[in-house]
Amino acid sequence: MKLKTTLTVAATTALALPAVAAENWDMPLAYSASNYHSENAAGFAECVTEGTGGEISITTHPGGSLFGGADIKRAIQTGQVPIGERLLSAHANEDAVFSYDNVPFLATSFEDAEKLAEIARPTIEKVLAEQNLTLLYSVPWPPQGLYFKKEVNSVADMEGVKFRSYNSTTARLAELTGMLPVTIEAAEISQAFATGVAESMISSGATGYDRKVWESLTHFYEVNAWLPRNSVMVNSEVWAGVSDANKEIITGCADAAAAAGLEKAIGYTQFTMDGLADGGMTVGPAGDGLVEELKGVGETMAAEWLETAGEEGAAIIDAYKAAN
Ligand code: PCA
Repeated sequence: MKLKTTLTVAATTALALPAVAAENWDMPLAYSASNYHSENAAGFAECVTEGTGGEISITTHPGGSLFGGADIKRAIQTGQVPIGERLLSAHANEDAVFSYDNVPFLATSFEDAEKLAEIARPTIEKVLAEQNLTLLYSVPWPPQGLYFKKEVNSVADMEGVKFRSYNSTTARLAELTGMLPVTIEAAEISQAFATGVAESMISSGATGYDRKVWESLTHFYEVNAWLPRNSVMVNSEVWAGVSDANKEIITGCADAAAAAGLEKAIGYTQFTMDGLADGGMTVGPAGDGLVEELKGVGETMAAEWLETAGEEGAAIIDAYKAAN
């Protein structure tokens, strides 16, 4: 009787097992679950899980709950997780080319940002490949504007303000405008503003809205300085072990996520700026004088980026300008 039961269980298990052992991929995300990047990644995860018939099932972990933003890239590279999403420009210290999407006033609309990303993609893929990473898709943030807790009409008004930065470009912007940069993850900014650790930042309407910054800040100035991107990357060794059929499914899901994410970003732009205004903030374009001064600062930053990003950086900018 006992033997029979064991055999029956073994036979049932064998029948139920898929041809390939099912894998669960944990996917860390730095931004809150309600943010459109995270929602989009959840859609991508579902697409892969369904498309592969559960052979690869992806579980997203938003809000920095598994790894904080600063640690996600290394976690993927070293195989602590197979896949994850990261603001690649925060790793410009490893290779300046990673911040091609933060060159001030180079690509200031969604359309131009897509063109720039397409031109940069082969270079980014090459640099990532050297780091054991394979790029699946990237999605832009809305145009970057300036947040303050007072009216600001000139760079002089920014002097001494404590500024939350999210990468070296934003820290440099603070330095060049006389502000005091402090790096803080998006997941932590509500608290940083509430406690006065920071009193300003450059970001999208989306991030200010997600973090309800109207509880502490008063002004959002549209500057359209650049549109940085989040990139979803997979560990290259893990990727090499994926069957061709599943690679095709995942790539298809990635392409669909890139398109859906872009649409969400576009739709979220006005929605979140309206949300900031509803929260009580003054929302509108930066004044002409401030814009002029910021353009000057932007020129310095663009020149500095070109110096550090070398020939590869120059090739991206030249190809982008030629295409425009
Ligand atoms: N939000 C992210 C990066 C750019 C953006 O709009 C952040 O503030 O961390």
